[in-house]
Amino acid sequence: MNAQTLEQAARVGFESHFAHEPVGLWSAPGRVNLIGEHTDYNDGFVFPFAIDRRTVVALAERSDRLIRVASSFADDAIEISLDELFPENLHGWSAYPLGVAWALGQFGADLETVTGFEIYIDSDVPIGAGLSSSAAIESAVAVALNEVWGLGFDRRTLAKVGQLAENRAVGAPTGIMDQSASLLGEKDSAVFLDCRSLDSEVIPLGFDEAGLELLIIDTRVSHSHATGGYASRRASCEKGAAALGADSLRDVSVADLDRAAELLDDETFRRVRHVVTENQRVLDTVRTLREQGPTAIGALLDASHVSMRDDFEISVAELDLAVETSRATGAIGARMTGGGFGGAAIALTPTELIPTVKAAVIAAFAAAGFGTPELFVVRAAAGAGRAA
Ligand code: GAF
Repeated sequence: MNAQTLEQAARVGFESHFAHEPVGLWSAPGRVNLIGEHTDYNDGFVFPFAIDRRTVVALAERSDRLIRVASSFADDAIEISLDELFPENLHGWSAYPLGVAWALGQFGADLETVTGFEIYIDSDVPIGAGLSSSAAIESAVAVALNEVWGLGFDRRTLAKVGQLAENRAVGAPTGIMDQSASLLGEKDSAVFLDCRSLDSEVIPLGFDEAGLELLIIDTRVSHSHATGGYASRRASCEKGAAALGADSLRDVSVADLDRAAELLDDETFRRVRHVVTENQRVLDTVRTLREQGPTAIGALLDASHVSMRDDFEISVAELDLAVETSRATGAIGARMTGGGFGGAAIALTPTELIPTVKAAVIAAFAAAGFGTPELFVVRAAAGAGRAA
């Protein structure tokens, strides 16, 4: 959907739910991670970019303490008073926007004095594809409330607000990457983020000049980070860091891996090795991109996938097939992206080979008896902001 159509849909949705006009529209993008997976909560490095799929929030303030939220992806509108805005009262999809309102209070907004509001949310970020539809909602609501409540928080703080909402209101123990990409992204560039210091640098990708596109292969295998595997991987990383006497795996280097192999059980060692080598791959990707351009980063993407498949064990058969098939038919590098256990793979592909790769992946999925994947190209886009 183009930006104007989506904004118009959000405006119409708002007016049909609340019978008056919004005061403004704000939007935020989903993200794709080029490289640096499960490194964010280990104080490490990530290199994601904001994509040209967005979530739009239409908002108007109320004169009382009531909050009403509605959206295009649920029939129900939710009402809650600002006085009852606690994580334990928030459930389902509305925990994302309402969690942000609560989290702003945790960062110093005076929720005793602000007014309630009505919001309507519309989005063309695919849900469950590993493109962070959740961070898109959180970041759009964060920039909207930051403006209408006159809070003056900077984008780094808004990213932390979104993360806290996700951790406490949604219950997913995720890191800071997705909200940072959604808030700090810029057109045709990726965000190189140090998740310890939160220093970031926007780096041009140069895909157009190199004749490359980033193809998303959404396996449509659904995943959730509020349950199971994500939390257990995080726990293994913490266990590994503690056993090595480190505050976090950021403090463990590739040179320490021999000692780690002696001290740790095999599974914990492989989890640690993924994170430590992935941090190095992010640094290598940024350097290679700068020095040689994007045609030279393919091998690093491939190595990242192997590490997630074999050491971190977060890939699934559909993601492996997407990666193998795209590489065999023209992609110069491919890897699963996001938290894993489903979601999407990315394939960095010469523009003229996109139709070939798409057809090959669809055929391979059919031959394997897997559900039909969704394939589409994404471009690096601007981060969250006021839309109208
Ligand atoms: C999910 C999380 F939300 C991120 O914080 C990050 O950990 C990612 O999985 C894995 O790199 O998207």
